[in-house]
Amino acid sequence: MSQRTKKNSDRRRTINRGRQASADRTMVGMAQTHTDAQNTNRQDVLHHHADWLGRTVFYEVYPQSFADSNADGIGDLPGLTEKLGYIRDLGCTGVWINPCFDSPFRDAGYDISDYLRVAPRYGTNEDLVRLFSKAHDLGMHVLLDLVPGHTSDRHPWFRASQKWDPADRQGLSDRYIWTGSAFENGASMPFVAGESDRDGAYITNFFAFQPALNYGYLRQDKPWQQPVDSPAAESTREAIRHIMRFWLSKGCDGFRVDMADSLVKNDDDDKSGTIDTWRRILTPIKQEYPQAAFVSEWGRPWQSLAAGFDMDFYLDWGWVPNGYNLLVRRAKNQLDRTGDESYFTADSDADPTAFLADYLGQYERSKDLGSFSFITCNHDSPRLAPRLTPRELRLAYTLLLTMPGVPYVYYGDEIGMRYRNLPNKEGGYARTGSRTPMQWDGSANAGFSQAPADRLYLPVDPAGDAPNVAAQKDDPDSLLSFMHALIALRHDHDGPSQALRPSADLTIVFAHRGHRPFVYLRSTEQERILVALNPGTEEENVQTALRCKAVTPLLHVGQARCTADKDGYDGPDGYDGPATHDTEGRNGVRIELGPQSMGIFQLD
Ligand SMILES: [Ca+2]
Repeated sequence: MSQRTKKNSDRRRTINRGRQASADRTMVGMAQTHTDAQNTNRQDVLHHHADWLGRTVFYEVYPQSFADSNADGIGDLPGLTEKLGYIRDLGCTGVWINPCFDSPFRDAGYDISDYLRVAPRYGTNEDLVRLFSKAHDLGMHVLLDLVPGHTSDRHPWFRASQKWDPADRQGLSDRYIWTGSAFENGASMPFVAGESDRDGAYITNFFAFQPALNYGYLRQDKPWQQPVDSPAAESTREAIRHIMRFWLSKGCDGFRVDMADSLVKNDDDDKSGTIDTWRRILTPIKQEYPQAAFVSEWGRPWQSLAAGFDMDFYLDWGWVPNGYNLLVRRAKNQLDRTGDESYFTADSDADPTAFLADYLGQYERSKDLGSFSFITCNHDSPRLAPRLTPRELRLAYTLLLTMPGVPYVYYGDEIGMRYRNLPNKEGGYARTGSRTPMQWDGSANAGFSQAPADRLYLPVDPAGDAPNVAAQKDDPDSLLSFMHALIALRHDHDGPSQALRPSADLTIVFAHRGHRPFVYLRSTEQERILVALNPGTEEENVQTALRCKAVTPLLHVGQARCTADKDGYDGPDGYDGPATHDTEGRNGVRIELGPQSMGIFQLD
């Protein structure tokens, strides 16, 4: 090869290298584009919500206490199936059933020994499939309760992982988290030692008999702590996907997920390990079942919704206290009004600004991702009655069912069932008093069961004036009739462009320190609905900057009037917290609220 030819050859190689580099860049570019598309796709899948969710009000059923079909004293699935019509008539088209799977019931079924089998006391898998089918016939959807963080210590997975010889553990050595020896503690996690042949202590999630499943550690300080991307952690995630697919394929419409924030240990404050884990679990499931819905017990919606959940609960956190607690549960004793500082307690003097200071930031951070869901109560919290009166409950329910998000009604709250001071049942402790049998009518056992009273799962409320469905059903002034009207009103306005759909805008119209009323606007471009509340014992007048041509009253409690008033006004208006509001003038809509009143108005 001559010098010249070599030079040309080098140049060609250079050119070719250049072409190759260019081609590589193109390929890299394409690969990146492809990955971006995959990511976008993944995000779309994760943050896609089931079509039916926007028009759903959920009803939580504690299965052992709802309806007993075979007179053994314990509620069951055939009993619930028979009562679906009642739930549908109330306006609730979603049902969340607390765990109904095989269990030793030391934590009321949150200690599962077989995820794929209905506990015999509730019926059979076929009964559950029949329940799905009947619900779908009625236009309803059913969420099961998924407990992914731990199992019962009787679960076959745990039994296998407890064995001394690794060869006997059926490949489940690392399904749970075991320390290096029975004498090595849990390194800041709760643990149990000395219960197994295996030479290790196991990490627990809640009670001692609830060993934590292994989703890995974000930060590993010990040799036995495995990373989130370890094969063992992926094996656990796949086991959970298997459970979800099993029930979704049988007609289940989604899951409420217990302690959803607890999966990854040594997680950071942002829960990045647990969020990553949920994305890995939910992405394929949501791809396969785009009409399934998922709600987390997490309580930090900017995290849980980013992880792929459609909804997160605004839980009762009394130790903070959070906004939900400030609204309805700011009391030292849940049976006694002494010193009750809840906003909805008539004589509390509380204003809505502390609630808003907690709520609005969380709402703003999460509203584009899904629902921050209000609850009337749940199986872990004391019921609001009898501490709150029926009148106070009406006002509280008005807020809970007209704020943004998909709301949840706890069984019996629609008739004002009362929290009771009861001894522990199946690990319920202070929660037991919120789990008593549903009160259907005035017959024996309040119509819950044909069993002798002493065989009931929990005693029926013996009070002579204990509320029941039959007594309230035909009384237009009953709490049940009010709840029926409130949910019907919501459904009249929860269509795709309507103001009470979960994602419609929220604007704070009036909330002031030292002032009892709370007024807010729900709106879309097509519709505006104003909700005005006065939980206090004095008459209140609120002048707002809202403009409208006509006011249509939709529902009220007590005296509530709303007019497009032009008179001058000297009192406070707007909201002195962080929300934005219309500040143009003060001579707009005027609201007059009698003691303990509320009004819902459509503004045109
Ligand atoms: Ca039964």
